[in-house]
Amino acid sequence: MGMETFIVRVYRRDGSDPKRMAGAVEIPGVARVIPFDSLVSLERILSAHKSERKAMEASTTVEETSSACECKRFVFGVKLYQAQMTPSCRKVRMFLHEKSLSVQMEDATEGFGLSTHFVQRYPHRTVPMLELEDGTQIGESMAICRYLEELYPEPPLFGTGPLNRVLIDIWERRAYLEGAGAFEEVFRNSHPLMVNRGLAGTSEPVPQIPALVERGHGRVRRFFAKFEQRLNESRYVGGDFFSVADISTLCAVDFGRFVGLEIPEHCENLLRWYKEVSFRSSASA
Ligand SMILES: N[C@@H](CCC(=O)N[C@@H](CS)C(=O)NCC(=O)O)C(=O)O
Repeated sequence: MGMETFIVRVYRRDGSDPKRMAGAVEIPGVARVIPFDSLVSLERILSAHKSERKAMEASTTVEETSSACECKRFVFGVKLYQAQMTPSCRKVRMFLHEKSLSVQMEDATEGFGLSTHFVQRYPHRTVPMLELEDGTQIGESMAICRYLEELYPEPPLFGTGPLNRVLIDIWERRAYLEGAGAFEEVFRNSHPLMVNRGLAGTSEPVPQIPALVERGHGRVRRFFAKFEQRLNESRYVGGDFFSVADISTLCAVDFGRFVGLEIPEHCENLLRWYKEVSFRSSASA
């Protein structure tokens, strides 16, 4: 299956763009330290030493002065096709960040839609999509996260123990179907950029239906009420610990804010939770 992990130590200035990550890689058995100026060039260097990969543990140090240090595991040989502004892609980026994982990413967009190159490659026509070295394509944000959880179980984001796992599953699905689904219904059926794009995943024109905007607002109201109640009982969405259910909920709520649908002021618990999880560094992913 060809996926291996390299421990990469990244030093970068606070606030600098992670995509511009630069450093130097130390390969066991290779005398010199090889500089790189992006994840792509790091991957190229590691590729060139393919035969030694089994024994290799790569560590990097950056030449520039830095005030922040992060340890990241660079997942070699996979590529995440994604779009920066979409909630489903943000879920995967947040998940990677929480796991301190780094993968090569490719922008799958062109203008306001998906690129021809991407849709020819991936007929399901949705992002995110994780492509493995052998060409296997993993679609669906939660499937991607589960796959990564299996390979990199620490820290556990899908829970531990049968009941905790099942609660996270239940609340993650509710966040996605009742939260993100509701905001999407409003957005796709009202936004000018979504004309004839009522549904994702198809090249056929799907007209907007104004009645769905109204229905969507009702769904949004019920979603806020349900999650307010849940967060009155529980610190995090899935239970006592931060999990993928929080990631899904945060991405849904922020998508709602983008559409102009804010958490109502009376939802004190939801607002308390929102403040806490938005403060995590993964929230900027
Ligand atoms: N259930 C899928 C949803 C994927 C999805 O709908 N992605 C949107 C972005 S959030 C997309 O690809 N839209 C492309 C389009 O509108 O053409 C997942 O969680 O990955």
